[in-house]
Amino acid sequence: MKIAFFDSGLGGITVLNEAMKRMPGEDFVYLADTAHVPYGVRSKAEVLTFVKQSVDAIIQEDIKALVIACNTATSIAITELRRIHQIPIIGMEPAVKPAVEMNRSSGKRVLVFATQLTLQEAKYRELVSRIDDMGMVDSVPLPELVQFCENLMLDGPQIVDYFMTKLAPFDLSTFGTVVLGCTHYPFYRGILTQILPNHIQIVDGSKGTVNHLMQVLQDSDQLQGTGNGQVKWMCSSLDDAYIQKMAKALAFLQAI
Ligand code: DGN
Repeated sequence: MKIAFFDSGLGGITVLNEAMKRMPGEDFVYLADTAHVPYGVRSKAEVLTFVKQSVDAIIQEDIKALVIACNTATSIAITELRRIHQIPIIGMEPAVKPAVEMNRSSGKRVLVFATQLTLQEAKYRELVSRIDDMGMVDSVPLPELVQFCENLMLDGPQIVDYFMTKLAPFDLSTFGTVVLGCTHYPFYRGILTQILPNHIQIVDGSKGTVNHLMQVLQDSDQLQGTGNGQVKWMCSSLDDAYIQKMAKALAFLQAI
């Protein structure tokens, strides 16, 4: 049986890549909802419908767990998906908790990058109000970055200028950590490391999600590893060129 990953587009490949490194003996299936990407600028009702349709499709595969490798889809649909389906469903959460803990003693601030939809959802607001008792967390949506990523524009001057503009309002000397709260954003970890001052650490949710996935599989005695790291690529718009794009995006991550 395979482990399934789902995202609106290429973003979830950053989480798939982490899972492949940690579980080389598993096989995977990855579905991108290419007919509807990007999600971050859509209405909540639209995203819920698209995610439910996509999960109905991927559940037809022989799978033992499903990772909703999209922060936006997780915030909106995970409760409903768990109500409908019996298999284990693991979601994403912006890594605000470890980021706040890392900075508690120094008093430095935390800057969260995510989609507009993730940042405005109750799930995110509740997470921050539960954890950020000292008012250390700021956030900024980066909607265009998903589009850049979908076009495989993963570096270059235009991307650097984009980050410079978005970061201009912040005094970066006061920040200790940047949280990548959208699964598309870790494609830009390398470029961000060059742009941000050295003292700023960059964290994302993929390690935490894969830890959780492995624990769930282990608890149900399904972490047996009888595969060999194969990935079956699927997309909702049945687009062969996009299948190649997904493989390219994985190769980019494997090379860094
Ligand atoms: N990758 C998705 C996330 O983690 O929120 C969002 C991408 C999108 O469709 N906007």
